[in-house]
Order: sequence, then C-alpha cells, then structure tokens
Amino acid sequence: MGLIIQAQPFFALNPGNVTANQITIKIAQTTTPSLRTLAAERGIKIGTAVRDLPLKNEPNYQKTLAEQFNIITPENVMKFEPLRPTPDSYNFEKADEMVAFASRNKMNLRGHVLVWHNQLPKWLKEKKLSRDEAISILRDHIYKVVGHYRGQIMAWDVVNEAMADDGRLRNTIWLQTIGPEYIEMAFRWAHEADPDAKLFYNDYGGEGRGRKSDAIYRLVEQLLLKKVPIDGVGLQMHVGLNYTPRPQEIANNMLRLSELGLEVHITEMDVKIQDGYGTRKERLVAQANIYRQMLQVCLKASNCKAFVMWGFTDAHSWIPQFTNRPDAALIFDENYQPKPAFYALVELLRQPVEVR
Ligand code: 9MR
Repeated sequence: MGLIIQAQPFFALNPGNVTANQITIKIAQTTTPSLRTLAAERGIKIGTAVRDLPLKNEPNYQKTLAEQFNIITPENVMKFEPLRPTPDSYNFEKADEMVAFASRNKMNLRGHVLVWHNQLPKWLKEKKLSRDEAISILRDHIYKVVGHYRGQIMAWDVVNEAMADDGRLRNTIWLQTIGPEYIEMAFRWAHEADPDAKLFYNDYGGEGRGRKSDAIYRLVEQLLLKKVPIDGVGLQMHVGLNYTPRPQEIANNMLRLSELGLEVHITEMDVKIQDGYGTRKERLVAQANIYRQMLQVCLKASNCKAFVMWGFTDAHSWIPQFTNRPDAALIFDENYQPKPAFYALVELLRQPVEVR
C-alpha cells in the first residue's frame, strides 16, 4: 500500500488524513496523473510562465509547478529592463535562480525575450541612438544573455511582437533606429551565441488566419529565404470566452508553417472569463473547453511541440492588473486547486491517440 502512495508520476489532489488500511481506496479516488507525465507520453512539452516572487515565497507555487510542468518561461526576469539596470551592467541573479529551479526539477526553459519594445530600461528609452549605437547595444545584449545561458535554454523568443495588427512592422525603437534588418540580425546573433537553442519569432493575434498571421507567415518565409536561422513561431494565445480563433484556422496556420519546416509552440495561453456569459461555473466549463480545443489542435499538428500557459494559478496572472477587473484565466484557482480546465487537459492527454 505504501508503494501506491509513493508511486510517481501520480500526485494526491486532496490527500486527506486516512489510516493505513484506507489509503489505497482514498488515493485511488483522488489522484490524477500529472500533466507533465501525460504530455511526455504524447511527445510534447507542457509549461507555464513563472514569476520570481511566488517562486521564492510560496511553497504551493513551487510544488505545483514542479509536479505539473516540464517546461517554464520566465515571465519577466529575462527581459531587457531587469537584466540591464545600467548600460554597462547585467543582473542575472533572478533569472539564474529560475534556471537553477528548472534544472533541479528536470524542466526545459523557453527564454523570453531578447528583442521587444516593452520593458526596456529608462536609460535606453531616453537615449538618442544612432543606428550604429543601437546595433551595438542590441548585439551586445544578445551575445551576453544568450551566451550566459548557452546550453540551458531549449528555445528563445528572439523577436517578440514585431508585427502590428495591420500587418505592417510595428513602429518600435528597433525599427526606428536600425530598420527592418534588426529582425534578421537578432536571429543571427542569437544563433552565434548558442547554436543549439531553437530560435522563435513570437506574437499574439496571429494564431488563426487573417491579416496579422499572413504577415507573420510572410516575414518568416522571407527570413528562411535569406537563410536566417529561425526554427519556429510562437503563437501566444491570449484569448477569452468571447474571442477565440477557430481551431480549424489554427490547424491550418500550423500546417502552412510546418510546410516551411518550422515548429510552433503555444507560448502564452490564458483564457479570460470576464467577458463571458452565465454563472461562474458555466464560464469555467466554457473556459475548460477552450483549453481543451487548443491543446487538441497542438496534439494533432506534427510541428506543435510545446503548450505553454501564461501562468498556472489565478493568484498570479497578469490579467486582473492589466484589465483592471478580476478574472480567473488559468487552470488552477487562487488556492492552487485544479479547475475544470486542468481536468480537461488531463482527460485529453489521457485519451488514446486514435480517438482524438
Ligand atoms: O505577464 C507580463 C507582465 O507581468 C508584465 O507586466 C508585462 C509588461 O508588458 O508583460 C507581460 O508579459 C507579456 C509577454 O512578455 C509578451 N506577450 C504579452 C504578455 C502579456 O502582456
């Protein structure tokens, strides 16, 4: 009986206090295989964004994270601003802690993010940069950061959100100072710094078909024609009960990217419920269906290798702060209890491949 309690990869959701003779029955009723075990059997990574503070301070956060996921993305600590407090100094402390946590728990990492227009340090935003200066700053940053983590990052989000919603390149500091070539430069520098890391272009709003996803497709197609080292496209998947791209369109988009030889990762999935209809319970069921559908699309696409959510507990999600409204967009509630969305993912991963 003791063997059953300790058997990995199962974990007790509500272990309770039971006597030795009751243990087998109790555990059988309340254990669920972990997402990471099931995902590994399906040949994909399942993951989440991770914040430094709860990782440091909340045992439940650490425990659930280690039990359930086999890939993590630092939510903020690898961004330009925290890593580069001054032009001449780098601060890797928090990011190093996360990398060490991943290593201890046999998890992979998605590095996030090398080139973005947000979360840039004040010294950089306020500086009047010549093209050469901008190139030098960005190149040094990429060499230094990717070099520091060489061999430890499975995939880097090299360029993030470079496309505007109208299908033109977003007018960012990098476009203004360097010009559109900043994108290919960034990929080449990242590849030089870590030839084994997979290099991704990552964006939101281009999951299904439409102007933005077509523009992203053309961008990566051009990069490949120029022999730029790019391995994949990240589909962020910040969606809500009222606006979720149709699964068939996402499948279609994944297929055309696979025909270019590119991988796809779902990189930042969450499902807002604040704009939906019905009781909370009904919304959580609708949310579970969306999570299920999106994982299903990924499982069916031969080039979809990772399914990463933008957090896992409603206690730590960017959405309430961003929308200024309460929400519950993730798969565990604020007390780290699994929600219908968690069970929907487990159930889908448990199904034999043929019936999916
Ligand atoms: O979740 C991140 C939040 O904590 C930060 O305040 C915010 C700053 O812009 O960035 C959030 O993460 C974003 C990610 O890096 C890129 N895609 C969109 C994510 C949500 O805004």
